[in-house]
Amino acid sequence: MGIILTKEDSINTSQIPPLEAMLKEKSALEEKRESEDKILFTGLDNSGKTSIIYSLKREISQIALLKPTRQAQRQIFKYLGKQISEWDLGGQELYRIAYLKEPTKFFDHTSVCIYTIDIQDSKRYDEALSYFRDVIIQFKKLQINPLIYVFFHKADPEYLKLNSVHIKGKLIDLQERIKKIVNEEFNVTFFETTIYELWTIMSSFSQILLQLYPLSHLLDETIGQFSEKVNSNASIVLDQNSLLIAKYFKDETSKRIIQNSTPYFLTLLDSLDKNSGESKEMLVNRAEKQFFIARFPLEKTSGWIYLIIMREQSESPISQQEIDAYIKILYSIL
Ligand SMILES: Nc1nc2c(ncn2[C@@H]2O[C@H](COP(=O)(O)OP(=O)(O)O)[C@@H](O)[C@H]2O)c(=O)[nH]1
Ligand SMILES: [Mg+2]
Repeated sequence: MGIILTKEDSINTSQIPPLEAMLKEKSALEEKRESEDKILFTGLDNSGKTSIIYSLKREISQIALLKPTRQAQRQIFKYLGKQISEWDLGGQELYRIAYLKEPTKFFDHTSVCIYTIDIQDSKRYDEALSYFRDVIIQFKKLQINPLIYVFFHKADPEYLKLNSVHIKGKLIDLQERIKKIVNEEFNVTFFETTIYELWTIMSSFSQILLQLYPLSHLLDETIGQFSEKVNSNASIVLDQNSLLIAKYFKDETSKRIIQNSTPYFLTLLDSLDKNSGESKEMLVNRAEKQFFIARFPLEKTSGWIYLIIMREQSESPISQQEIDAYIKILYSIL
């Protein structure tokens, strides 16, 4: 997935395409998905939902100012126009009262359902599948067709290592039973996640977002939110062939300035560190503007990405933590 990069290490500034040319049309899929608005985390109590949401929220809040959602009974947060909420299953009494009585309240407008299963708790597998079946029945009743993602959660590295003989078979068995329940009427995808390896959660979530939004939209939204968070006037991400990956401009003037200065900065950064394989950064102050230029390795392709952020000089420099958080999210999308 992502952008194809070559091994070439130099920037040919004449190849930078006009920024407008990179704007892509909204896809029909996106229009459809925008009319639905919920990402619902559900599954048995203790399966790890709150922990997953908490880690997502913490990562995302470093690049975006999250708006609290108001309408939902159980408010979690809103990201990219989606309300992300949690609903516990399990405990027959409570479940019957609160939930089966008013399915629409919890399930309507669900575009994504993430069903978490604690894979370490095999005693509750049957219960987990039984509630999963109930959830699917509710979706059918409501005549909605959300994308279903099953998180085989608590797939801790240590646990997988100690149980390598049995766990593979158990997960395959679970997959088969789940597929039988959805009976090809829903699109279901499986992920193994653990809070002990945060990237398992971040990359699963990014893949889910990529089903909801085209890549270009996701990248632009993400850099837009990051730019607003750090008070940037303009920000761009390029690959090593100067292909524009993501962009944000506060106004036309900012766009023109960053567009005109980018080739210069890239050449400067590369000529200073031609043969170094590490990340590089520089801060340039010029004409009341503050430019942060950085180069990061893109591991999957052994290529580079460049990040350029333009802000007012009066702003205090961006913290390393904020940069790292954005780069991490970028990595998980690309
Ligand atoms: N081993 C392990 N424990 C986890 C993981 N995620 C959550 N937990 C623990 O599982 C318990 C229940 O988590 P919680 O998020 O409250 O589950 P919820 O009831 O589904 O919201 C807590 O003690 C968490 O610390 C994980 O990936 N691995
Ligand atoms: Mg919870």
